[in-house]
Amino acid sequence: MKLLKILEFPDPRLRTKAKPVKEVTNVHRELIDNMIHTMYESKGIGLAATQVDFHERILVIDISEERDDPQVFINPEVEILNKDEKSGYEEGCLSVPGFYEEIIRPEKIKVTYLDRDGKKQTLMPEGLLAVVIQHEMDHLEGILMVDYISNIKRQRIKQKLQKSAKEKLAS
Ligand code: GNR
Ligand code: NI
Repeated sequence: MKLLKILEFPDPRLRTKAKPVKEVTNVHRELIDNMIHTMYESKGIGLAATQVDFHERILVIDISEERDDPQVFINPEVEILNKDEKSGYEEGCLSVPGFYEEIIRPEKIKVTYLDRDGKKQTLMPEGLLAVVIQHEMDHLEGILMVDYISNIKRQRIKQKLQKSAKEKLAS
């Protein structure tokens, strides 16, 4: 298994819109295994292919306490069931390390996707799973958590991350 490099804001590659997976192949399944491994190593609860610089529509998520229940979503489509029912959650992102912001999103969604065998599945997630699916779907569109906060806050986060990236290069 390979540990993949996670792109960090403001890397422009995070703004790429991912293309649908045409057919689920062994190449995809190998990437998925490496994404799950990378998610666990990074202590994340989700990871989108965009974050590892692969621009097809693939997500991996594990919200279990035991970290033994990886879920794979290929070509996910989200339907908002009630656009008036929203709730806030303190979100973090492996591509925006060290920053946490409350993001308000719809609570009730329905997700249709392909599993790792290419089989069509439907899910009506609740709570954290619904939050993470929407967070990961945003990555596939090139949208980041920081796009929901004020410009001034986003600029400040950008400066701090650029500074620490520079220090990391120099060290
Ligand atoms: O690890 C993660 N935690 C998290 C917490 C609240 C809402 C969303 C997330 S996803 C994040 C991993 C990540 O960056 N996925 O894109
Ligand atoms: Ni993220």
